[in-house]
Amino acid sequence: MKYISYFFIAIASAFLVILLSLSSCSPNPKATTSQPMMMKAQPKSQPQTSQQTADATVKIRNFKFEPANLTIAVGKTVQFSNVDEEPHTATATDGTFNSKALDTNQTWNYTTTKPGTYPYICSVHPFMKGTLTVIPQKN
Ligand SMILES: [Cu+2]
Repeated sequence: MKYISYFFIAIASAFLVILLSLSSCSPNPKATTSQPMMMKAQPKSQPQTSQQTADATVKIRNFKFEPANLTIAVGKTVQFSNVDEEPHTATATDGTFNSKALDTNQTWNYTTTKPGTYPYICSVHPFMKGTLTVIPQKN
C-alpha cells in the first residue's frame, strides 16, 4: 500500500511540474516567436524589390533626399535607399507613389508609369522634400 501511495504522489508531482512548465513557458515562446517572424518577414520582401535593377538611385541621408531633384524617363526604375537611422518614406504629394516606411538600409523601387512632375515628401518628416520628374521615353 505504501508503494502505491508513493507512486501516486510521484505521478501527481510529475503532473504538477508538467502543468507549471507548460503554463509558465507558453506565453514566452509566443512572444519571442512572433517577433523573429516579423523580423524575418521584412528582409524577405527586401531582396524581391532589389532584384529589379534600378536605373537611378535616391539616397535618403541626414533627413534629405539625394539628389532632391531627379529626372528619369518613363518606364525606368528609381530606387529609394534609406541610409539614415530614422525611418523615412518617399511619398508623392499627389499619391502617385508611396514607399512604406523604410528602415535603415532598406530600399524601395518605383518604376515610373506616366510623364510628369511629382513632388514628394517623407510622410514621417514632411519637411523632407524632393521632386521626381518623369520625361517621355526617347524614340
Ligand atoms: Cu523621414
